[in-house]
Amino acid sequence: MSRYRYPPIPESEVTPWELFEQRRRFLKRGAALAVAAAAPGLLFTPPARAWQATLARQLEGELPSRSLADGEALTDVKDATTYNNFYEFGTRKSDPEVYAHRLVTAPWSVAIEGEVEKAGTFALEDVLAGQDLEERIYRLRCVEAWSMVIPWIGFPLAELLKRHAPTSRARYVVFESILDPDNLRGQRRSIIEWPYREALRIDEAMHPLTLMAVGMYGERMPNQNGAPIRLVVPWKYGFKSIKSVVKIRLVEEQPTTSWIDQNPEEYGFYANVNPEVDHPRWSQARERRIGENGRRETLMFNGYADEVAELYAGMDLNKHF
Ligand SMILES: Nc1nc2c(c(=O)[nH]1)N[C@H]1C(S)=C(S)[C@@H](COP(=O)(O)O)O[C@H]1N2
Ligand SMILES: [Mo]
Repeated sequence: MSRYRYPPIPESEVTPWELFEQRRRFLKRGAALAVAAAAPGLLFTPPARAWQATLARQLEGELPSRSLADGEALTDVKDATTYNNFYEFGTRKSDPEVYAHRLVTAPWSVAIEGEVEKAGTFALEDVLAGQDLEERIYRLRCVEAWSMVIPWIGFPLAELLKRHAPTSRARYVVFESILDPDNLRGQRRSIIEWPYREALRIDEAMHPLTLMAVGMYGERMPNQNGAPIRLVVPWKYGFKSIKSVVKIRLVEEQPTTSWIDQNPEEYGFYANVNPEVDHPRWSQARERRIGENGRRETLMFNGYADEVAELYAGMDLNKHF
């Protein structure tokens, strides 16, 4: 499989981070003996690039990998990075790849607030520190009835939340994406109410399948896929998997979300993939797997029913869509 490459960087703009990345790729190609012929640039990491150095270290070597897509072929990395929904850059599938270089990802911090004992705003390097990254291959099913199979790199959201000690009143988790209309051209239009907001029930957030992803296809997260850190909830429609997260707030009452505010008839709080509950304007029984001809049957909970169905025991999924 050919690997996605970031666009070449002019020599004049090569920073310690890029040198670090180049070295990492080199090491990965099997030259592990090149024992840190430590490029001098690496000895000094400017604060703005601190998380990138942390992540580069975490990505070195082989990460544990788990396939949770029944051996279905990975989506071509080219498709996964050029056919995107990231309305902050516009509503065409091609917009994110064209404009996402404007996303400013360094420095980056995440506010963790509300019903937690350890609230605050944390530099991304501190969020990443001590997390064991792993690769997880998941199906991603968009509410628009297309799907992909993506090898994410990340760590369970539960590991992050536990560190901040949710109180007994924490029943839901709200996430917010970056707000930066100067750089995010889509935010100069009222496509939805910005910033993009999503939410989970606390047991969904703590479920071991729920990931905070910082990379895909063996590399750090491309901007168009939600750099530097995003949510991935594989049994829910893709719009729940919020990109470029800057805030996580634990709350007591069920919150609203950007999509519910936009159109409560069409979008519910749960958004579980469900072939039996149609979108008001189209069927959800089948899906188009990007890169394939024809259509596949959509699976209940996107194929993760054994793991997650019990979260919804006794709920009417026609009502709680
Ligand atoms: N902030 C933000 N997050 C977002 C979106 C968005 O427009 N903005 N789109 C969602 C939708 S509809 C989908 S299908 C997935 C797509 O993720 P991908 O582009 O990495 O495949 O991201 C989700 N996360
Ligand atoms: Mo989507």
